[in-house]
Order: sequence, then structure tokens, then C-alpha cells
Amino acid sequence: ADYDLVVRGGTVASGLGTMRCDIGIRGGRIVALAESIPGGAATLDAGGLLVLPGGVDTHCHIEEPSRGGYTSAGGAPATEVTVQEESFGSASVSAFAGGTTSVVCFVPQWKGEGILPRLADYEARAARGMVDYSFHQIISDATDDVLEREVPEVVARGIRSLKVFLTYEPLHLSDEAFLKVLVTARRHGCLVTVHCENYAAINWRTEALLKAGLTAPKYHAWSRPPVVEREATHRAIALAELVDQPIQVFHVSCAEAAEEIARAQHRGVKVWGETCPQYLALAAADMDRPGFDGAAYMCSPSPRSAEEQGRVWEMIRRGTLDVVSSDHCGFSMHRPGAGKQAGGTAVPFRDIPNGIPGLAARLPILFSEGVSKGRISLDHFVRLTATNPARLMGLAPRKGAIAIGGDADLALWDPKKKVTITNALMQHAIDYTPYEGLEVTGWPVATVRRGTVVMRDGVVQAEPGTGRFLARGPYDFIAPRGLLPDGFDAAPRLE
Ligand code: DUC
Ligand code: ZN
Ligand code: ZN
Ligand code: ZN
Repeated sequence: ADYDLVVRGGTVASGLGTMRCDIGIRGGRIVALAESIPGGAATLDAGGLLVLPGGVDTHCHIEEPSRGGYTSAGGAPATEVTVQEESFGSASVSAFAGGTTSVVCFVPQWKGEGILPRLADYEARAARGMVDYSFHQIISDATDDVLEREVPEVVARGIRSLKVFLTYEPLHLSDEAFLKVLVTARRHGCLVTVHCENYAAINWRTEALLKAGLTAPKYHAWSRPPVVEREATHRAIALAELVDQPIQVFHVSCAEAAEEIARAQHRGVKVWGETCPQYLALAAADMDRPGFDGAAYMCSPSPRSAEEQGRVWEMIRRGTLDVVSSDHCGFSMHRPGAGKQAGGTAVPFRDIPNGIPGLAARLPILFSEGVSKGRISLDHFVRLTATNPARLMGLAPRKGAIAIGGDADLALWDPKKKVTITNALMQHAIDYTPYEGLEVTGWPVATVRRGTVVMRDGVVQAEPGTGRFLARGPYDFIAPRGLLPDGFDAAPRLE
């Protein structure tokens, strides 16, 4: 047939405006956009629906083994291993259930170890999933061998972003090590993504809280107030500016950190800011529950206040924060000895892994709280959840758009459908969602990944092993500004 699949009758929202048109798909790609496309071996009726680019979630922790499981300093011994309790298979089902078709997740590095053996292991794990994927390479031990020998190999394998943490006991980098990573990224044409919180500040506050007997989950928020994030954001930007190396600040939770980004952008620094649904729909007060229950909302940075949520929306509207990712973490609440309970339920907040699941909830929450409630336009929603992340990660125009030649990744969206979020609807392998009971307006009713219908009316059908690695080459969007003199670690020329 002329087309493998025709999506007919929908209102296509590309991020640059909406139009009524049909979509002709062949060989997994979009090959025709026209008012009316006849034929097609198969058709998908999108009458009354929006047709959006499949979601691109550029910050997901999937099947990622970590030491100490993202707990704070002095907490779980650094030798303890926590694996996100979800496989690439189960995370793929959840992604498709929520209208997301591409993810970028994290290859771990542990201090004292090289990168390449873990990269090989991680590549094999990811290849078993169904969602298309790329990687950020975590650097937690910036040795000369890692930076000079291994990073070029990582880049050669199609990875174009390095991830660094300025906090967490087994992960955090000193300013000196962070500078070395920035210089290395610049030399090899990578973006650097940064977790910005002040390590020493968190440890000091945590010690003080625990000494005073303030150990409940709600004190997680007290241990890391916004100033802790603002300081690290400022420092990360300053060092990146010094090196002339573009960075993305991950999970901005508060206006004062976003304002650091806005100021730097105003000076022309290439810095971008990401936020997450948890900073728009959860608050520190959610952690104020009896016993262990507050652990369900513990992530870092911490959810803030209702007023702060409003300020984060404002920074989205201004364009300072231009990507919304999930920071999906596969920690269950009710499995003894695992996930949130890795250290048991009687431990202080310090010893509870940070992170919450949100892969399937990301698009519905942002659509409902954003578009349905009139805070952002439909186009802006598409840019935040697909177009901008794809562009920043070098995945555009193949991903993140509805354009001829691009992959046929689509979310068919019912903008009026009212749904109450339950854990079952998330279709992940995790035993809870922090968004249980949240009422949303707008829901994905079908998901298409490279021309294959992988979800319809909530039923996911996809063959394990069909997710593709998205190899990234050099791309101009993240090129340094060229402020350093010639010969001073100049970036390689782009072809
Ligand atoms: N924050 C989380 O909430 N989870 C894991 C990593 C992170 O930085
Ligand atoms: Zn982080
Ligand atoms: Zn994260
Ligand atoms: Zn996380």
C-alpha cells in the first residue's frame, strides 16, 4: 500500500500551531501531511482528538543501579546497591500508557570504577525495552583515564550529554572535578546536565535535624530549602560560563534558582532550565504524614509550597524553564527491604531513597494543570514536553515534531476526557503513584511509536526489544559560544 498507516481526522498540534490534517506514515516515518489522505493499509481515527508529537522525556532513571540509592550523605552505606525497581520493559509500557515515545536515561558511574563496562551492561538492558532511548553518561569520578580515554569512546557510541551531581554522597563532584568535566564536554561537543544542590549545606542541615530528633520524612524539605538549590545553580552556571560550556540545570523547583538561570540567559550564557510535574503538583506538605507515608513524595530537590508552584509556572511562561521532564524513579513504597524501604521504615529521612515515579503522569498532569486550566497554550505544552527536549538533546527533527521525514511518534489526545489518576493507570512496575487521586482533564487515547500503534484505549501492545537506541552526533544547538581564545580547548568543528 501507499501508506502503512494513515491517522485521519485529527487536529495536529506541532508546537508551531495547530491544523486539521491527516498524517500518512510509511516505514515508520511521516511521509505526508495533507487535508485528506486516502488509502493506507491501516487507519487510525483521530476524529475529535488532538494529535501531538510523542512525548520526549529527557530525564528518567530506569533500571539504574546506584550506590546508596540516592540517599543523603551519612545515610545508607555507599556499598549498598539499589536498582530502580523497573525494567526497560515495564518502563516502556508506562511511557506508552502516558503518551511518551522517547526517553533519555542514565548510565551510572561509580567512584573508583571506569565507565565502559557499565555502559556495555546498560546498553544491553535498554535494548530489551520498547521505548526509543538515549543516554546521559553520569560522571561521578572524574579521573584522567575517564575523561581522556573513556569519554571519547562514550561519545563515539552516540552519547552527547554528561550528567553531574553537585550533591549525594557517592556521586557529588568538587568544583575542581566539575570544571574538568565541563572542559572535557567542551572538547568533545557534549551538553552537561547538572543536579544543583549544595552538598555541604544539606549535610549540615541534616545532621542538625537528626540531632534534634527531627527525623520524619517531612524534614527532608527542611534539610534542603531553596537557598541550597539557588547557591548550587549559581555556582554551576558561573563555572560553565567560565569554561564557555553549555549546561542544562535539571529539576528546577523554585523561582530563586530559575532567576539565576534567567540572569545568565540575559548575559547570553547558554544555560537551559528543566522542571518537573512534582514541582507543579506536589508540595512539601505532602510529606507531612504519619510514619513512613511521607516517603512517597520524597524527591530532590524537595517539593516546595503552593505559592512556589505558582512561581515555577511563571518561570515556565517566561520561557526560563523550557523543558518539563519526569525525573522518573522506580522506587516502590511497600516492598520490605527494597525501593523506598531499602533501609527499612524506621529510618530517618536521610536514609530513604529520593525519587518518585512519573513517566506516565507527566503529560496528563502538565496538560491538565497547564492547558486545561489556562496557564499555558497547547503549543507551549508541545514545546515543553516534546519539541524543546528533543532539540536540546540533539534528537530533533527526528523526534519531538510532527514533520515530514521525522519518526511517526504520536500521542492521540482527548482534551476533554476526565480521569482520576490511579496507580493502575500508570502501568509501571512500581506499587504506588504520588499523584493517586489527582483529577485531570485530558488523556492519551492512543500512542504510535515509529508508525506502530503501541497503545490504544489504555491497552499497551509492543514487542520487547523493539525500542531503538537514538545515537546522537554533533549538533550546533549546544555548541560553545566561542568566547575562549583559539587553541584554548576549542570545540571540534561541526561538519
Ligand atoms: N532526585 C531524585 O529525586 N531522584 C533521583 C535523583 C535525583 O536527583
Ligand atoms: Zn537530580
Ligand atoms: Zn534525576
Ligand atoms: Zn529521580
